[in-house]
Amino acid sequence: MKDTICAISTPAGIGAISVLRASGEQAFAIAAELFPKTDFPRIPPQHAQFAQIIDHDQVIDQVVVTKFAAPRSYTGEDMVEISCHGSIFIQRKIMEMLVERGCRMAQPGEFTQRAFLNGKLDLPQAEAVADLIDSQSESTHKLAISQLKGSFSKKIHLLREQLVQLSSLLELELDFSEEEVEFANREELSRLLAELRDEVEQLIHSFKIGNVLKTGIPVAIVGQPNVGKSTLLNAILQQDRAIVSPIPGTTRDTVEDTFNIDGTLFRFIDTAGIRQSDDTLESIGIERTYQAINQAAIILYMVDVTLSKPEDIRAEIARLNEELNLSEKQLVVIANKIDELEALPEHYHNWHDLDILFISAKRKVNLGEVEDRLRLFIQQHKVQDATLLTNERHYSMLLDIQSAIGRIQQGLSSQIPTDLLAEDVRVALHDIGCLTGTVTTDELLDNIFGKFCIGK
Ligand SMILES: Nc1nc2c(ncn2[C@@H]2O[C@H](COP(=O)(O)OP(=O)(O)OP(=O)(O)O)[C@@H](O)[C@H]2O)c(=O)[nH]1
Ligand SMILES: [Mg+2]
Repeated sequence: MKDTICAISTPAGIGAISVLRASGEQAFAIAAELFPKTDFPRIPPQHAQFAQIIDHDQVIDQVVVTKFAAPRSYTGEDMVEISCHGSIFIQRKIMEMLVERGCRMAQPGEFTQRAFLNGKLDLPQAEAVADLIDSQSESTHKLAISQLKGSFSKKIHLLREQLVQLSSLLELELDFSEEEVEFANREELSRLLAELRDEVEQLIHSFKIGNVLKTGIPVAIVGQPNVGKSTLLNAILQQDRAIVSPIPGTTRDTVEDTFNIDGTLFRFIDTAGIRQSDDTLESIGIERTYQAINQAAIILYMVDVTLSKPEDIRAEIARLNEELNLSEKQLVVIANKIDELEALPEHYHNWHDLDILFISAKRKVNLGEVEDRLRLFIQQHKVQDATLLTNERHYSMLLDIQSAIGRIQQGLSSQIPTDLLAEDVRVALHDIGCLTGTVTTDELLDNIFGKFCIGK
């Protein structure tokens, strides 16, 4: 018999209301003891009732207790949820009473782990619960919700089931190996593998964007010293995050912070101005600028409109293009300090192809245009509605699955013996099973659920 677990599910500390949960076979019996004046067994399942918690004739609190009968509960077991007043004393007292009557304090994520073990969620869905609790912006929240609905694992699971069938036919062939029969249709197998591989590769590809959404789409602000990069960072973040000074070479180390635009998190990275420098520290800083450019999805390349000639800008962009693979990144050229000019220098009018944004970071002129570019990026990359992968574990499992499928495909095309083919299929099935949770080990489960909050 599984023991009955309990935990405080709301954050530690004082609040208006706290929620405590108990789950397991004894949950109803134990709860009944907490409410001697309530006919607990007669509360209908999936109903809430106002009740008094009483310990040795002393009223501890007036609470709302909700009864969830198995299997219609979060964990799939009998569950009781108590919404009590949020005093620390009351929370502790009720926990003590639960433990004295036979509950065990839950481990982090143990409720969700039970939900998984009882088949209420598959593993990626359970992991999505942790992501949902962690989500800090609208877009990460959307991702977690779509994963919670089982968006990607359902499809993979279906494909796995078809592969299981073919695999059993292969195994059957092994039993009849003397007779050289083919039960498993090789064409069907390769069609299935192609479909599976397609699905897997799409997900692998989506990890780049999915992961970036979670940590913030990286935007590097780069350019020569003193053009106003740090001023722009501060203006976007609306706080004095980086030091600004008229001395060229002020920013040495990269400075970064996140900012939410229309529900999507961006991570802005202010960098050291790029120039030839004999100063060791500055050179290290410039090295980091290049690292930031490499990481970035968007590069805001900034120039000082009062100083730079368009031919220099063009040369500089060409150089960046050569050194870095800019084709994969969005480049936005920003000419700063327009407040110092009465009118734009004549030559800028001939540079439409560079698509320059003219701003004043210091006077906060045209900053909206910079944000519009970032919004455009979100639209162009359709980061809103695609199924995106955000979880490291899923990503690394998918890479394993990809190579396992590759091996089977290779084996098929070089017509390797059935026993070797069957072995490769077994490996692929195992890997897919680890992804969806059909195959699990204690270590894997501990790893996943250990990262949860207590009470979830
Ligand atoms: N007039 C004017 N001055 C600006 C503008 N933006 C920045 N500055 C000034 O330009 C100088 C340099 O600004 P920073 O933001 O420190 O420039 P930076 O590009 O970060 O410089 P480094 O860190 O040295 O590479 C400061 O004196 C700012 O006040 C602007 O839009 N207009
Ligand atoms: Mg700076």
